[in-house]
Amino acid sequence: MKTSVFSVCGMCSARCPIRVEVHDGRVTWIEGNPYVPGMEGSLCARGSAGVALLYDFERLQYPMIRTGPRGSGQFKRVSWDEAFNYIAESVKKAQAQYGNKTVALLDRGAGLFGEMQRLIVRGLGSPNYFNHDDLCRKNVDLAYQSLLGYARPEVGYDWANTRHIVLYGRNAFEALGVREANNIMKALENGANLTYIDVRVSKTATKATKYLQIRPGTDYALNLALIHVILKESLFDRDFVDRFIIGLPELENFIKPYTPEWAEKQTGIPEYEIISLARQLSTDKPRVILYPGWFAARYMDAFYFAQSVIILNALLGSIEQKGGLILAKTPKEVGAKGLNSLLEKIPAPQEKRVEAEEGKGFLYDGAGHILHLYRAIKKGEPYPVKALFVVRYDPFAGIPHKDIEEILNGLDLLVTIDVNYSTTSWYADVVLPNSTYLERSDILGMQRGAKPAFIMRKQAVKPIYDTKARWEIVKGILAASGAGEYMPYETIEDIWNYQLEGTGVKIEDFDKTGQVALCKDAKMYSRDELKFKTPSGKVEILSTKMAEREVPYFLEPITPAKPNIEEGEFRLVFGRMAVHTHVRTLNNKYLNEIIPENELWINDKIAAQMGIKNGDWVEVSSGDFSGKIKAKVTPFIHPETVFMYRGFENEVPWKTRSYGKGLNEGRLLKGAFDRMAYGSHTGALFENFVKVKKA
Ligand SMILES: Nc1nc2c(c(=O)[nH]1)N[C@H]1C(S)=C(S)[C@@H](COP(=O)(O)OP(=O)(O)OC[C@H]3O[C@@H](n4cnc5c(=O)[nH]c(N)nc54)[C@H](O)[C@@H]3O)O[C@H]1N2
Ligand SMILES: Nc1nc2c(c(=O)[nH]1)N[C@H]1C(S)=C(S)[C@@H](COP(=O)(O)OP(=O)(O)OC[C@H]3O[C@@H](n4cnc5c(=O)[nH]c(N)nc54)[C@H](O)[C@@H]3O)O[C@H]1N2
Ligand code: SF4
Ligand SMILES: [Mo]
Repeated sequence: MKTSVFSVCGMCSARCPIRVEVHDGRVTWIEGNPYVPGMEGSLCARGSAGVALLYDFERLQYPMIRTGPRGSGQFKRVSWDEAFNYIAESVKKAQAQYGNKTVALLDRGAGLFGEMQRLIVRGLGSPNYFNHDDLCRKNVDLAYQSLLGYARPEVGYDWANTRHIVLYGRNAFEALGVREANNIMKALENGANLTYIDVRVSKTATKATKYLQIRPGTDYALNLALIHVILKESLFDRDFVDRFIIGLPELENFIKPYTPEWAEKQTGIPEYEIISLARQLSTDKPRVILYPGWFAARYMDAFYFAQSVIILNALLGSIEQKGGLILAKTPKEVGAKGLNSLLEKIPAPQEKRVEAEEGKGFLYDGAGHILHLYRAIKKGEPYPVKALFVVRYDPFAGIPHKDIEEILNGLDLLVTIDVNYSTTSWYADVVLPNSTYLERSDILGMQRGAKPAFIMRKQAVKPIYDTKARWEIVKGILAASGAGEYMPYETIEDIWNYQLEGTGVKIEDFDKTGQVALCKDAKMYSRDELKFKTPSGKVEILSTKMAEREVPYFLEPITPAKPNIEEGEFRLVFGRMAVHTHVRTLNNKYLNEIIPENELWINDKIAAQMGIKNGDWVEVSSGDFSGKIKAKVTPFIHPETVFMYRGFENEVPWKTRSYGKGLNEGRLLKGAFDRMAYGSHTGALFENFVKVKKA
C-alpha cells in the first residue's frame, strides 16, 4: 500500500515542511511540501538523505547505561524503565544535596517543537534551561529584542519583493534553509542586488552582484561607516526615522569619527565602495534587506554588530515594509487563538538561573547562557550544577578535550537524548535513543510570520528499533521522578487535542497539507498602525532593556588583533557545507559518500611562502592539540585567515563510516569557551589563532 504523509524535515534546524511517501511501511521518497511557497517540492541533499538516517544500523537502537569509565564507550543495554529509574534516583540524590536547581537541561534549541523538553527541567523544579543559541544566533536575537522588542524568529524577510540584499558571511546558498535559498534566488531572478561580504569567496559570493572581501572581524566597523555616510548625506528614510527612532542625536554623536576613510583601514574595503554601497542602498530603500545573519557567535563585538545591521534597516525604513523585514503577528493579532502551552501548566521555579545570579552588564532572555552554565559546572559558581540533560545537541563534538574533562569532572549525572551515537553520548551516564523524525510525531508547532500557522510533524513509519518519541521520553522521566502529573497524556493525539483546545482547529485539519494557517492573508501594519514591542513602542537605540541591565548603548570599535603570519599563525574561521549538518550527518551513508572529510583553505600567496602546495598535508595546532588536514590552496581567502568546514573527525568508533576522517575545528578552539562577547555573553568562536605548518 502507498500512503503520503505531510511532516517536517528533521535533518537540520531549518525544519522544512515535507511530504513523505511510504510503500508497504517503508519510506521510499521525501520531497518538499508542494503546498508551501518557497518549498514547492524542493529539498536539499540532507533532507533527501533522511532515508539513510532512518535505515541506518549505526544509530542508537536502545537505552544504555554506562558500565566502564566515562569516555570508555562501555555501556550495557537496559530497558526503558531501568533507564528512567536510574535517572530519577540520580537526580533525587543530587537534588537532596544541592537543591532542585542543580539540574540543568542543555537543548539544541527551543524551535518549533521545543516546548516538550523544557518540561523536564521545569517538572524537576529547576530554572536551568539552556540551549545552543549562544553559539549560534543569540546575538541577533538579543539585538532584535533590545531594539524592536521582537525576538529573532519573529522577524521575517520579504525576499521576493526586495531590491537589495546585504549578507555578511551569511552563506545562504550553502548554509541552507531551502525556503530562504529559493526565495533569495527568486529575488535575484527579479533583478535584486546582492551585496555579499565575507573573508572568503563562498558559494553565495559567486552568485552575488557584488562581493566585498573584508578583513576578519571588521563588519561592525563597516556598518559604522555605512551609518556615518547615511546620516551625513541624509540618505535615510526621514518619515520612518522621525516616527520611530529613539536616540538619533546620540547615534549621530557616536558615529562621527567612523568615516569611510577610517573604515577602509579597518576592513580593507575601499572607501569608495562603502560610500557607493550606502548611496545604492538609499536608492533602493525602503525595499532593502540587510540580514543580521544566523550564526552570529563569531566575534567579541557580535551583539553590537547585529544591532548595527538592524539600525541600518531602521534608517532605511525597511522594517514592516514590502521587500524588507516583516514582523511576525501573534495569533491574537490576526484574530485567532494560539496553541495551549504545556509548559505553563507547571509552576515556574522561584530560584534564579545561573547567569541571572551573576549581576549586570550583559543581556539575557528565556534561555540561559551556555558559557555561564559551563562555568557553573566547572567551578560550582554561582552554585553547583551536578545533573545535566543534553537533548538533540552534541556540545562535546565542538569543544577542546580539556573543556570536556572539566565539565565531566563537575557532573554527577549526564544524560543524552539523541538519535545518533553523539560524542556527548560517548561520555554520558545514560543514553536515551530518540526515534528519528520519520518515526515519530512531535507536539504541534507554531510557524511564526505575517501569516502564522500551526504545523504538524507526523510519524511516517513505526520505530524500527527500541526508540521513543520525545514526548514519551519526557513522560517517562517525569513519571519516574514523581512528577507524572505534568505529563498526564497517553497518546500524541491527547497532547494535540489539549494544544488545540479552544482554537477551533481539529487534528483532521492537518491532513490536507500538514499545516493550518490562522488567517487568510498575510497581515502587515501601515506606519500609522505600527507599534514596536519595546516599552516606548519605538525602535530604541537607547534601549530600555540595555539600560536596565547596565549594558552600554554603544560600543567603540576595537581593531582585531593581527596574527603573526610570518610565524605561520592564522585566524581560524569555519562554516557549514551544503551536504552536511554540523556533526550529525557525517556518518550518514549517502552524505558521507559525497563528502567524507574536510580540508584547510589557505591563501595561495602565503602558502607559497610557506612551501605548501594544494593537496599537501599540513599540521594545525592550538594549545597542546594538533591535527593533520589537507591544504586547499586558493586565492579566494583573506591572507590572515584559514578556513575549514565544520564538524569533521568523528571521534566515536561506533560510527565506522566517519570515524577519524578529517579534522575537527572545535578541538582547535583553545580558550574559546572562556571568552564572552560584549553585552551578550555569547561565544566568540572566531577569535582564535592557530599555527599551521607543512606536515
Ligand atoms: N566548534 C564549533 N562549535 C559550534 C559551531 C561550530 O561551527 N563549531 N556552530 C554552532 C552552531 S551555529 C550550532 S547551530 C551548533 C550546532 O551543534 P549541534 O547542535 O551539536 O550539531 P548537530 O550536528 O546539528 O547535532 C546535534 C545532535 O542532535 C542529534 N539529533 C539529530 N536529530 C535528532 C532528533 O531527531 N532527536 C534527537 N534527540 N537528537 C537528534 C544529532 O545526532 C547530534 O548529536 O553548534 C555551535 N557550536
Ligand atoms: N547545509 C547546511 N546548512 C545549514 C547548517 C548546516 O549545518 N549545514 N546549519 C544551519 C545553522 S545551525 C546555521 S547557524 C546556519 C549558519 O549560516 P551562516 O552563518 O551563513 O553559515 P556559516 O557556514 O557558518 O558561514 C560563516 C561564514 O562567515 C565567513 N566569515 C568568517 N569571518 C568573517 C567576517 O569577519 N566577516 C564576514 N562577513 N564573514 C566572515 C566564513 O568565511 C563563512 O563563509 O546555517 C544553517 N544551515
Ligand atoms: S534545509 Fe535541508 S536538511 Fe534542513 S530542514 Fe530543509 S530540507 Fe531538511
Ligand atoms: Mo546554528
